[in-house]
Amino acid sequence: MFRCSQIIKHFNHSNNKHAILANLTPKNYHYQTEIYTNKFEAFDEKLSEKLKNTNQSRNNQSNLYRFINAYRQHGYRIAKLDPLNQQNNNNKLSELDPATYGLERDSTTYPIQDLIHASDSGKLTIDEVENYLKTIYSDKISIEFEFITCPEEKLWIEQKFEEHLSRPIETQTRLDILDLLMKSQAFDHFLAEKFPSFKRYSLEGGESAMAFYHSIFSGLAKNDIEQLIMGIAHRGRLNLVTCMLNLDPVLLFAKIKGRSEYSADVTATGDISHHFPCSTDLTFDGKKIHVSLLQNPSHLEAVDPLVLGKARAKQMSSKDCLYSDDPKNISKKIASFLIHGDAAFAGQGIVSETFQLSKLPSYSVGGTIHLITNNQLGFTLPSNLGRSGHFNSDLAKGFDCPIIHVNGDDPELAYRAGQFAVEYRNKFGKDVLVDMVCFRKYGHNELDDPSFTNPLMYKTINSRETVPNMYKKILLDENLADSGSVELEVKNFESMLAEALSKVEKNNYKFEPRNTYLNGQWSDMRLSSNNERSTWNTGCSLDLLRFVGVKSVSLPDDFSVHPTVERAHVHKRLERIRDGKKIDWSTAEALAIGSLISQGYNVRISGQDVGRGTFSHRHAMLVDQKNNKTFIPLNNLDQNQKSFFEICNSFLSEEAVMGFDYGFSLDSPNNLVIWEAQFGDFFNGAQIIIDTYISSGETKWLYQSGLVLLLPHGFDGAGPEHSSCRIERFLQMSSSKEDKVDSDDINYFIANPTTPANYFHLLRRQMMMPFRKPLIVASPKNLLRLPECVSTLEEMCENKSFRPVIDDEKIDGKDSIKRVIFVFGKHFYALDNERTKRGLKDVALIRIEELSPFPAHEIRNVMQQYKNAKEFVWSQEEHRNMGAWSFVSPRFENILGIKLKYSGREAHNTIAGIGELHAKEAQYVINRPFEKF
Ligand SMILES: Cc1ncc(C[n+]2csc(CCOP(=O)(O)OP(=O)(O)O)c2C)c(N)n1
Ligand SMILES: [Mg+2]
Repeated sequence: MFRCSQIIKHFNHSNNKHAILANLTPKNYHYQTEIYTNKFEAFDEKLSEKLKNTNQSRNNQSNLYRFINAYRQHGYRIAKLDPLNQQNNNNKLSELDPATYGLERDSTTYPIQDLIHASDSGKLTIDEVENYLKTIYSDKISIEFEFITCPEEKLWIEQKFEEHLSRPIETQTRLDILDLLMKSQAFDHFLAEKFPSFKRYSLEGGESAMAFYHSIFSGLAKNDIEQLIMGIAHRGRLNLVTCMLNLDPVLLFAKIKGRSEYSADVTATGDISHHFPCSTDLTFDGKKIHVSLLQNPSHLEAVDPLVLGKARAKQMSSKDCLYSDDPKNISKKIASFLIHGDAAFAGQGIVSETFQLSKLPSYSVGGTIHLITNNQLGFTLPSNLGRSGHFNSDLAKGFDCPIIHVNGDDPELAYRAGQFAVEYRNKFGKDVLVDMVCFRKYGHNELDDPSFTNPLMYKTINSRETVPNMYKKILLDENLADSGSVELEVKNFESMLAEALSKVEKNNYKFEPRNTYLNGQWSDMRLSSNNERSTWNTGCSLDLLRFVGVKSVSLPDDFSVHPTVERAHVHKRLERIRDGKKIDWSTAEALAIGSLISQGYNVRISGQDVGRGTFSHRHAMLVDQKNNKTFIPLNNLDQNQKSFFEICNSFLSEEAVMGFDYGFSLDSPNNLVIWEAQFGDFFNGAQIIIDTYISSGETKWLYQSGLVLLLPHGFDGAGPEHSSCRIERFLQMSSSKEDKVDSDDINYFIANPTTPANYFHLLRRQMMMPFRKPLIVASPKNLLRLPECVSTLEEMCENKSFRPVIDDEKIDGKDSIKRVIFVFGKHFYALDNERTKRGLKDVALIRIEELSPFPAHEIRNVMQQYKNAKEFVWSQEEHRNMGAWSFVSPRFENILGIKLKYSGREAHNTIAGIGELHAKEAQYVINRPFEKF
């Protein structure tokens, strides 16, 4: 094996001017099995001890225990959860009949110590035991947890749940809950009166959610959680942000009246008010918590994985949770919270994908709290027709996640459910779900008439009292509140809203939107310019390249590397680095990533099998053949390394994983986040994330993301679904102009680099620019090992940049060129070969390496040299209605005055799966551009 010292001078890190940005310990990345221990261990000795005693009591009273356990298992099925009383609950489940367990309803008393967790642990009759169990498990609140596998955890749950219900709620908390409920109601009434045609997706009927939020925010704050990242869809979102998260109602009212949420100098086109991001500091008992509500699109539940991704990025920067030095530290500082609709929870696949992320090493955030605001309808669909299980929450059962059901008519129970959820999440670092059954006072929005479709339900709803008024009555009856002060609070709140509205309505009022973007860790970034196209020096010193290159394949002495990997990967790379030439794709990638890490940026790559690489080319994470342990060479650049390469072999999901990684990328401009598709075709499983966030996020919310999508692309006979990353779809969604020269102000970059060096610069550019843009890369498959597809180290050195256009490097006299062929991607190599075979001297091949923004200047500069060229051909291997043709054709014509001729497959709807047909087409697209038009 080559040794580093034979090849390079040691690169001196202390000379590196770039700040060290993150502060992680390398051990987090070395051995996944060693670090990511996010499982409940019976480390709570008290619990294990308690379980022993409990088992003893259970054995002594086994029939009684079976009866008690039946309530814990089935009690929720007869609980009084529906405020509208529509359920056909069979109150006589045989499982809950004491006779089933051979128990008589007589005056015999039983010792109940350890069996139930009542404060009075004396002896009870069966009727008394039953009453107790009914109150806990079958009244207006219940819990499902019997599917949980860890006995200590189950014991903890039953104990805490039973204790929680007997714990009194402080008077001040009850008054706070009342205040929130009354405000929420007043807010809805205010909007209804002032903006009668505005769809507000009111919380009316589900106001107890406010009590739940209060318990989550205050409970987390009191448990020293510093930040909460959360997501919610439309229902009650405005109530939450205005009544609890300090959103200035002036912004909301100005927005409803059609004003922009941004200042005039910004080109963003904004979003509807129900999608605004919002963040604020809240304080409870002197403890502060920063709450960030993420921006969401209309696509229900799409925000879910983003919340987790952003929370994880924050955990990384604050060494929290799985990034902590203490493996038993289950998220002490950063928490996540998702609020779902009942129909969306049951229906949207991304919910299940998000749950699936919850315990995976590279995606876990140490437990998310979930709430379903279960108003028993999805638009017009009754919830029992929107699911195949018994409850809308059933999905969570498969994830070992306790489910608390609560009747939304009781805000205090909602509050208690929240308290329990916080305690559970803090104890076990696992997801927990609360299903709050409530109702929806109006139609899906307030302009809908719900009685068209659900007349009986709405008869009940229209004849009942509101939840805030019911709760007010309880506190008034208990003399805890007096109606005068409740009225006054509501009046004050309404006056505050009225004042905000009158400001917006004044003729001379100049609405000054808040600057909500590029703050905090983004403050060194700027918006991209709309009148320039910038080029960045993305090269590195030769010393750094060699250092990183060698380190990228340096393994511990006792590491047993697979012989093929050693020969084809390690030795080959060392040779390439030594010679400074024939740098292949994976080496260029390692150099880009390693150099960024050495400059203080963290890099995260996520996707299916990314450690090895789908095509066995990356080997960024190697496995010791003796013991299965993994090793990531780029996390061992230096003993004092502070930034790292997080390699995340994802589960088989595109949508949630891409959403997670996009969320991760939103947190800091100093993390390069890469999502790689197994094959480019599979990105469409994540189409919602691409449409609603990646391609449009900055334009809607001015939130930048430097997320990179690597989408292996290329027609190589692999069939209809392993050939194309459908670059045409990305191009269609690009904001590039058809009749103007593009600037940096583009929604995302789209590139198809053909040289390792260009790929190197492209990746590095993501971090070197003073703004962030998503980057879509049609990445290679067969170029990974194509002998001609290599670069020199020289091409990656300082003062070199990404080349959006690569001029023909093989021709001598440009004057002799008659035909210029433009090509995008790996098809270039096939054409180059063919031209050589044909011995043509009058044809130039020009590579367009990036299409969005369209490199008009660069093409013009190149074309000025081909004075005698008469024919201009666009050659692609894709079908005419695919690939880049319909994107490039008008731009060449309108901006450059070049009328292109088309060469490529004819329009079609799919890609050939028959080998012979593919071969014929492949031959055709190689020959055609050299023939007569
Ligand atoms: C992916 C998606 N499909 C359809 C819609 C249209 N839509 C908006 S709200 C809604 C019903 C949602 O019901 P639920 O999740 O129970 O929330 P609720 O409105 O009842 O609070 C539908 C179908 C949407 N916004 N997103
Ligand atoms: Mg609903």
